[in-house]
Parts: sequence; C-alpha cells; structure tokens
Amino acid sequence: MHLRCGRFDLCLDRPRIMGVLNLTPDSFHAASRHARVDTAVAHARLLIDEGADLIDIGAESTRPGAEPVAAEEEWRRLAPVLEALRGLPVPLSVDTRRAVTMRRALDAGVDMINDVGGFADPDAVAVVAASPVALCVMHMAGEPATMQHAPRYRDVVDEVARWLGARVRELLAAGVGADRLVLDPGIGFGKHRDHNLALLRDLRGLARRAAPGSRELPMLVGLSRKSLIGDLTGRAIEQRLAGSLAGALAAVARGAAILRVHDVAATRDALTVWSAIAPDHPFVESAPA
Ligand code: HH2
Repeated sequence: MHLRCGRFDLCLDRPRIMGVLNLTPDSFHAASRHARVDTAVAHARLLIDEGADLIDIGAESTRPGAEPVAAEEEWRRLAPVLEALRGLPVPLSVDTRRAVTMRRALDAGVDMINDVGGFADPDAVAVVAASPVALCVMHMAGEPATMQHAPRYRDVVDEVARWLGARVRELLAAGVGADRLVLDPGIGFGKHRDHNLALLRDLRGLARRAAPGSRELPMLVGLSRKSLIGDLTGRAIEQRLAGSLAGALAAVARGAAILRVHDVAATRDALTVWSAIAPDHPFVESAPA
C-alpha cells in the first residue's frame, strides 16, 4: 500500500511514525509545546534524527476543553516554522481544521493536511481537492470544548465507520484519489475509554466499513499519552510512555499503518524489537541475518 503525499510516495508496507510538533502554549503534553520558532525547528530536526517518517505540525490545541484560536493566530504560529522547514527530507503535515489555513499551508509546500474535523469546513474539500497532498480524515464527535462531556454511541464502530465513509465519498466525488487518503478513528475525540478500545480492537473492520466499494484505506492512530492511557494505567501524562508504547504496538497489530506519537525514538525502538520477534509485522526494511 502506498500513500501519495505531496513530494513523497510513502510506502506503507511497514508501520510509519508521525512525530508531533505543537506550536502551542497549551497542548495537553507540556513537553510537546514549542512556542518559539528556533526550538520548534530544532525539535522537528530531532524527531527526524530519531526516526520520524513524517512530522505533524499543529498550532491549535484540540485537547478536551480547548478553546479555538483565531485563524490569524494559527497562521502566525505556523508560517515561520513552515518556512524554516521547507525542503525537509520527510513529509510535512499540517494539523488544522480551517480551509484558509489549509490554503496557506499548501502554498507553503506541505505534503499532508491532517484535519481532526474530517474536512468539514465548508471550503476545505475544494481547497485540498486539486492538490497532490495526502489527507488524514479524522472522526471527532462535537467540538474540543465540549466533546468529552457526554459522548454516546449506539454502536461506536458502526457510527464512526459511517461518518468516515461519508467524508471519504465526498472527497472522492471532488476528485481526490483514494491513494491520498488516510483515516483516523480519533482516539479521545468525543469518546470514552470503552469507545476508544472498541475502535482500536476493530481497526481493520473500521477501515473496511469506512471505504465500501473502494480499496481499503490506511489507518492512522494517535493515542500517545492520551487519557485512554491514563484511564488504563492510572498514570499522569508525564508517566504514560510505557502505556503509549504498548498501545502503539497493539494498534499496529490491529492494522494501524501510521502512528502519531510524541516519543519517536522510544516508539521506533519498540517497533524494531517487536517486529524482530514477530516478523509477520515487518518494521526494519532489511532484518539482520
Ligand atoms: N490527536 C491530537 C491532535 N491531532 N490528529 C490526528 N490525526 N489524530 C490524533 O489522534 C490527533 C491529531 C491531540 O494530540 P496533541 O496534538 O499532542 O495535543 P493538543 O491537541 O493538545 O495539541
């Protein structure tokens, strides 16, 4: 399976690691916040040195309870960092829900748009349709400010699959090739623990049901240090690395193609050891003899 991703053609025969870079003062994981341009750029380079296959840059926190930032402020945070990272040797993704920011990011040469709102901004589909970039379509129930208040589903896998399927159909109808699409169940976005677990357990079923009739689409999973890990382990955000690594491996075993993580080096080590023991899940391109 391949993902058309702007300047790149990303082979998904092995799991890929997307490193998180937050240009925010308020992202839920304090260590991921880089409000200054120089430290943000240095962190992006560190993530690549550690083995990130993609870098995802966000300028608005979407943690539960977060208030939206204005579009101009979002772009003020993004612009100098995108400029400094132009020509990076790995795909650059921008995490935004706004069509106006997508337009500007495309002009700045990014390779992927990651929209936690699933391209629901009325202008978003038209903005991204004719570009060559990859699109991550994530499911979110409600808005970050209120999404965790009372999430309720009759059948969470079925409802998320139907919602993603509708977004996929709209993107395909607008001319987006299926080879540009990645789907994401949106762990923690309007979901309690059992909703998240049901989605992760049936990731392959979700992928199949969300893309009926067309080819199965790759799944991206972001569970790094989230409340799900805290709920399961009782740990604070800073102590959730071990739980996040176990979750990452379990997600790959269930079919995740891309892992969105804060801890790239540790995730890479975990995948390397795991795949050496379970060669049906190749991670290293050529395993040592
Ligand atoms: N999670 C976060 C942000 N963007 N995008 C995708 N596709 N999938 C995710 O699970 C996802 C995402 C939240 O993580 P983070 O960016 O570290 O936090 P914050 O929103 O507080 O900046």
